[in-house]
Parts: sequence; C-alpha cells; structure tokens
Amino acid sequence: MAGQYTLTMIKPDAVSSNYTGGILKMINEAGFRIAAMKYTRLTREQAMKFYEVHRERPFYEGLVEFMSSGPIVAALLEKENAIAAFRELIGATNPANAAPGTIRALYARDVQQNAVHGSDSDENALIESDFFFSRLERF
Ligand code: IDP
Ligand code: MG
Repeated sequence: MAGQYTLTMIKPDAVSSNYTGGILKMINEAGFRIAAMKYTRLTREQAMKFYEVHRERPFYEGLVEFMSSGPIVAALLEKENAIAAFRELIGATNPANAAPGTIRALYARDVQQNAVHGSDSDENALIESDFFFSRLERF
C-alpha cells in the first residue's frame, strides 16, 4: 500500500477506561494499516513538546497535565487519504459535536478528555511520527 500516514494516540482517559481494544477495532475495520505502535506514558516535558503548537492556548496547561496523567497508545496509521479519513473516523474535538458512530462520540468524556488524537496535516503527521518512532520501529 502506498497510502498517506497519520499519527494517532489513544489518550489516557480511553486507555484507563479499557477502550483501547474497541478503538483499535474501529481503526482496523475502517481500513487503516498499523505501521508502528507503542504503549507508553508521556512525561510532562514530552506532553509540552508534543502540543507546543498550542502553547498559547488557554487549555494548554490542562492538556499537558491530562496527557501526562497515565499511559497512552501511540500508533502510526497508513491508508489512502489517511489524515482526512482519520479525522472523519474520530469526529469533532468536542464529543458533544461529534457525529454519531465516530470514536469520540462513542468513547470521549469531554472536550479535553476526548479519547484520541489525529494528525491535522502531512507536515504534523511527520513531526508527530518522528516524535514517537524511530525508522526501525516502522513497518
Ligand atoms: P484536535 O485534537 O481535534 O485536533 P485541537 O484543537 O488540536 O483538537 O486541540 C488539541 C487537544 O486539546 C484536543 O484534542 C483536546 O484534548 C484539547 N482541547 C482542545 N480544545 C479544548 C478546550 O476548549 N478545552 C479543553 N481542552 C481542549
Ligand atoms: Mg489538533
């Protein structure tokens, strides 16, 4: 497959609620190929770095706190048009606005603890996949 890549995280809220299996099942059934995956926990510093594009936003501090509060699953996904297709699969940032059947509609708690991350551009997908995975960890 010579598709596009996107980077996802199953966030601490969803991991701690045992939604990892359900979310990975949706990802598989939507036709994404898993090119890399790891179970890990971000330090405060790593969460600050991952979300540094949002450092001026009022929700940044809370987001960093939340994202370093427990383990996550990070994965690199491949599919044709992966970035837009994955954003569609996960639904709107605020689950109150997420379309029925999307991952966030099914699994998110609120606008902060919203179950999953998905890259928003090719440029960020590359930055985010380099953040988590070395060349040797990608297949
Ligand atoms: P996205 O994850 O849908 O791309 P972004 O705007 O990139 O949304 O925001 C990054 C993350 O920051 C969100 O997924 C969510 O966890 C958190 N966030 C975004 N907006 C808010 C907010 O208004 N209040 C609290 N947290 C927010
Ligand atoms: Mg975003």
